[in-house]
Amino acid sequence: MTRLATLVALGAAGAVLAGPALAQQKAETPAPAAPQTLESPITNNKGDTIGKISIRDGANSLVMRVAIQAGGLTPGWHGIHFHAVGDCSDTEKFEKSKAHVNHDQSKHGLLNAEGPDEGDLPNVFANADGSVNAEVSSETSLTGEGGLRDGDGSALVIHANEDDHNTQPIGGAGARVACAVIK
Ligand SMILES: [Cu+2]
Ligand SMILES: [Zn+2]
Repeated sequence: MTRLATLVALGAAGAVLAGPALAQQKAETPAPAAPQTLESPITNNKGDTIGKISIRDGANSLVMRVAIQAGGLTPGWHGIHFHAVGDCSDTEKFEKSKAHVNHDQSKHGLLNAEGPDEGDLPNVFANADGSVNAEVSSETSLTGEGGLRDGDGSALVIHANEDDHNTQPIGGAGARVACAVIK
């Protein structure tokens, strides 16, 4: 074999080796799916924006941050829930957001033996200045069957009082004081 022929043969062998090695590496580390983050403004009963929600959707649960500026809420605990319709346009009462997301007639309440419904979430705490920085999780998904981004969307509703996580239909959380559309 001439020297040139040897080099060509080595080159070919190298290419054959590199092919499967690259393919294997690709299979082991697929490009990560772009994390889906949904952001939406939170509106109060006057129609003013007081903060925002940011939701990241995972394979088995979602994680939501609730950020509200000073003066946004009354200090103390507030019940928050996913309501069934993504409509916060009736700012005085937010009744267009309807009841809690609930596809299987579960009882309301994270601590209820026959609950929770799919809209139930832990309470958030507003500081003395009315601001909130909270992160909560839910097994309700953002997309897919029964997800929050269904045909009519959903809403995050914040209530005047805390949710006791047990009594029907909303844990005694009282009036709807803020709302964010999830679509
Ligand atoms: Cu609610
Ligand atoms: Zn509920």
